[in-house]
Amino acid sequence: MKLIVSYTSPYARKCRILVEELALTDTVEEIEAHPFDDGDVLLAANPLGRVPCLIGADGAPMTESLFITEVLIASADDPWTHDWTTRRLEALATGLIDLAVARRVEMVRDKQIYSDYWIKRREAGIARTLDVMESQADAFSGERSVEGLTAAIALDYLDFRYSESNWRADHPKLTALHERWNERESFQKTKPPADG
Ligand SMILES: N[C@@H](CCC(=O)N[C@@H](CS)C(=O)NCC(=O)O)C(=O)O
Repeated sequence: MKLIVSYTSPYARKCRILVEELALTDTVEEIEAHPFDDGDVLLAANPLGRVPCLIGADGAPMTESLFITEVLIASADDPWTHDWTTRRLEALATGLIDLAVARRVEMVRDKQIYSDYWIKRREAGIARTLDVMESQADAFSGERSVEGLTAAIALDYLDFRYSESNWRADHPKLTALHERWNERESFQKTKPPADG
């Protein structure tokens, strides 16, 4: 299989970490493609023009990190749990990534079309979601946990693109969760480039 990624995408990062953690590095080849370059390889596989995109062994392209996660887990000899509870929490943490990415997209718009309303709305959603995740942090704490991994990537993405959120201040359990994942080699190897 081939996994098309960019090195700044938190969605792609989740899939890259799973490839490593699920011991799929011999099965999945990583290909870098920056989505905004609209390169032939990405667009031939994914008309949405987004990363990540997984191309299966039969050549079938698959989009959406949540779906690719399922495929990667199903391909592993020693899969992680991916039951309804896991997916519910994974979806919430993915929503946090969505809000942080949407805020970032708004922040880099031309000043003439920049919307303070949308930025504030994203920031309010991020704040609320962090509080809910803090209150449920124990449920995210498993070591081989897609929901924990997704939460840790969301938090790391806040450090990368929204460091002024100062999310650690009121979220000690999420801080501890992030620290645990941050110690892993797979997490360190996939840090977004500082100039990305
Ligand atoms: N829901 C998608 C989101 C993927 C996504 O938005 N990726 C971004 C990079 S972080 C992208 O490729 N953006 C290019 C674009 O929107 O044109 C997923 O979970 O895979």
